[in-house]
Amino acid sequence: MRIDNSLVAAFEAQLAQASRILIGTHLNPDGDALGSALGLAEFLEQRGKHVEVLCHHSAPRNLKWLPNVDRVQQEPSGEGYDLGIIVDLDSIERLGNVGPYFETLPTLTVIDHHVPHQAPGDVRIIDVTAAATALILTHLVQQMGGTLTASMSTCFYTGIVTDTGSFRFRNTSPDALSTSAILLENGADLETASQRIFQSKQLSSARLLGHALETMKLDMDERLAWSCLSFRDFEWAKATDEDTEGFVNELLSIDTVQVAAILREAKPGKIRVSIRSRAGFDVAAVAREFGGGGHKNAAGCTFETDLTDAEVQIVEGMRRCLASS
Ligand SMILES: [Mn+2]
Repeated sequence: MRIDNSLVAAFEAQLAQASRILIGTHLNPDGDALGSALGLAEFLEQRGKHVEVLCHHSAPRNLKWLPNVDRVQQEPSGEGYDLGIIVDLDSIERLGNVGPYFETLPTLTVIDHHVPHQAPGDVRIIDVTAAATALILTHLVQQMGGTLTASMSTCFYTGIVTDTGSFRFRNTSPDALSTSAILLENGADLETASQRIFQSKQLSSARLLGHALETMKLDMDERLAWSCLSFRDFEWAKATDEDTEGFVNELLSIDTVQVAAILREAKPGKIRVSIRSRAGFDVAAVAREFGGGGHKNAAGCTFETDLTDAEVQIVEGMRRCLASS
């Protein structure tokens, strides 16, 4: 992949005019959001710029090890910024509380790989075929003659490994692999990234997952699987809703299962449901029936009722989904 030379030139021209820069990324930041923002910040500092990184939320537990993660702020430290750069962001609303700081800046650059819902940005470096924003940024740094330091390489590698699901998802392109190789050559810390992102489950989470698997229910020739976690289960495991991240994929990883759901009553009276499916089954349609939404193979909805009632409704919806596809 090569970024269009005219886009690189336009970005260079913006940088030439700027000395104080704000970088922003989306709320609930993932590895690509923070890796992209932090790696870019270091590159711009090589160019002698004053740079601050803004995000609505601070880094989640599994990304707190990222180089220079402490520089992520919830508001700017001063005034008089002349350029904003937002990364890995498909809509300006997802900046959350830091959005207003970008609206008043004289110029804005967007660097992203989502299908864009909105069109802000005086310079837009967008490639919807790129596996990660960090992949675009690695090419940008190379084309602009920057130095890929070890910390930048770790940040960008984290973005790529996160967004490709450890190089398992369909977006894992030859470019994602060859660029990752370059980042490793430049000192990316693969081992820490692997350990901290994919192998640092909390004990409370492991306990609750064990319970979810043990009490799992199956139907329709074991093609449908679901599990309910009550408020009492959360108390027993000393777990929070955040600890259930990825549980539903464990159910879907069973070879017969085509549609799976986890129902969580992390707080009494509020049931959050995550639904996942294999290729042919549209679970977003199921979620929409109950006021939720999402993608075809990954969706969710919320019930304000008791757990049993929510279970009856969602299982009925999933049965219909399986039967009609
Ligand atoms: Mn991304």
